[in-house]
Amino acid sequence: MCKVTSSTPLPTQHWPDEFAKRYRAVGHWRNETFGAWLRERATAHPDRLAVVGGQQRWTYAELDRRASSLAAGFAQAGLQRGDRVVVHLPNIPDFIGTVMGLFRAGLIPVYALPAHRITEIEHFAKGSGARAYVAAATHAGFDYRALATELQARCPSVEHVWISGDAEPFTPLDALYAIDGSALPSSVSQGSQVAFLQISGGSTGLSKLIPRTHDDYIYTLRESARICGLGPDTVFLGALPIAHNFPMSSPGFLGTLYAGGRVVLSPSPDPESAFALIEREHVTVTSLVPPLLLQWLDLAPRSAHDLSSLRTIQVGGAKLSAEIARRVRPVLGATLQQVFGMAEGLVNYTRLDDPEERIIHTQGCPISPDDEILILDDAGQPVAPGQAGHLLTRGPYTIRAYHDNPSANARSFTEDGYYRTGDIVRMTPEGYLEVQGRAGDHINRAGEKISAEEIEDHLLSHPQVFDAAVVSVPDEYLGERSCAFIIPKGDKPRAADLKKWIRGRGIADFKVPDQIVFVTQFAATAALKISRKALRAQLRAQLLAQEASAAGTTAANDSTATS
Ligand code: OOB
Repeated sequence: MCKVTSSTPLPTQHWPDEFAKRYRAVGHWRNETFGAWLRERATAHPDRLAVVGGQQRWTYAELDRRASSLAAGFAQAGLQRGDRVVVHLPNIPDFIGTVMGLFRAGLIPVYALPAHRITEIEHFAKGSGARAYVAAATHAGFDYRALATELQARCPSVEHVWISGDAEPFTPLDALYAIDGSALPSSVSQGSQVAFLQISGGSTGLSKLIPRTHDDYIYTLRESARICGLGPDTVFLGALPIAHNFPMSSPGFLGTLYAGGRVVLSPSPDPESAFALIEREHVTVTSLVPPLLLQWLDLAPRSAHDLSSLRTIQVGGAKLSAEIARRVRPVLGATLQQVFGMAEGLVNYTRLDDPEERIIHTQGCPISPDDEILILDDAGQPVAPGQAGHLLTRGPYTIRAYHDNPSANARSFTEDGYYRTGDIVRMTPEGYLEVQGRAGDHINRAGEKISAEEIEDHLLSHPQVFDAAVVSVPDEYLGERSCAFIIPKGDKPRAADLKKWIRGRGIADFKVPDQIVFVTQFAATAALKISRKALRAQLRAQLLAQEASAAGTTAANDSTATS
């Protein structure tokens, strides 16, 4: 059952005074707000196209009007400034209309990915104390109205549901667009207030909520747009789910609108849908994860579509191999830009005019001269220049705390406010970062982050599972895939049944283990001293050795079945 709203604190984000003062003094933070800048753009160029998706083509004036209508509608329904609203929409114009409407009303969107299911949505609703849920009727074969019904049953604090499309039995979002919101102010917020809650990649346990302020996020939009050369002639294609921080703000759809460009939304990231839109809308820039780039590189030479408008292909979310990076310019005729970022803040870009080898081999350098970077060894001491170590960071757009989560805050932040990213990096003499991997136990499956612990917890609640350890395995296509080692209890379940069961727990499909290996014991746990982390490392090493030997017969740890 959900906590009631009143017991869930209003999200805040604070930097110590001396930092905040400096970030303001140097002009990083300008007390701009989302509601206000949208109105400024709509006043400056009302008739310019802002958003294209499906059959819809909205000008800046239209987007601004729709934002005001929704803001008025949300307020009429009884939502109050600071209330949280879970936004669970795919790449459709209503996504942008909704978040701009929420910003205008001073409401706080909580961004869920279309792949999330009831378990994750309930967690976001509970953790944020959400009072409303906005979703599409259906998308990619899934009915979000059924999820909404379940959510309200589990979480009575979610009083309101608005649905884009065929809304029965809920209220259609379209009904709110009919409301006259023209009397509303363009913004009711201050720059230092939290604008929204983003979700973490979830390196341990369930995703954490990330409060980002207008000041800090708009700073990244302004600088990202500049670094990536965006302007009024930019046509950005949202191919990845735009609820994710990368296509949202690096520079993403928000950076594009901030710069006065046009956003084109693709309902699916597959190259067939995207290529048709690139040709029709003369797309100039888009953001991809490495496996998607591979698909694009594969199809482009055989495609009849004209892709010559593309100037920049951004790739991030997971490590891009140099061999693939090298193919971008010859095959797609565009400049590659590597993007290494995190929803908690820090974003690095290779610059468009960097030497080709630097673009191919590094993941870029930070946005801000005030991004502070530490690279530490296991003992917490700075590594020698050029050596790999743990990346810690603080700066004008990296959070100092998660929302309402003291234990995660104690783990993830140092006393002097550095965020422990969990990434292992090295720095080149030019100050660019090369990502070597992760220190923690999460699986980066094609840019989707999966917490080993979260999936183990699901597996452990199965009646025929005695113990479970989930590890990442290198995968040629996905970058990493997930493998669950299971010690069965009583009769061994079938791997396929176990996968079906875990899917039935109402979690995103990408979290279902790709591979299941049954074992009779975890040799190392016999000592009873080994940490889960060491166990996972050991099982992973065994699996890799086993795969390398390619014999597949003498499995370490008497593996009896894999799938
Ligand atoms: C982006 O954000 P998240 O929060 O989903 O994931 C962050 C983590 C990083 O800590 C790192 O482990 C990994 O994703 N990552 C990369 C990477 N970009 C992100 N690992 C290697 N190479 C890269 N280029 O994924 C995100 C947020 C904003 C912009 C771009 C990506």
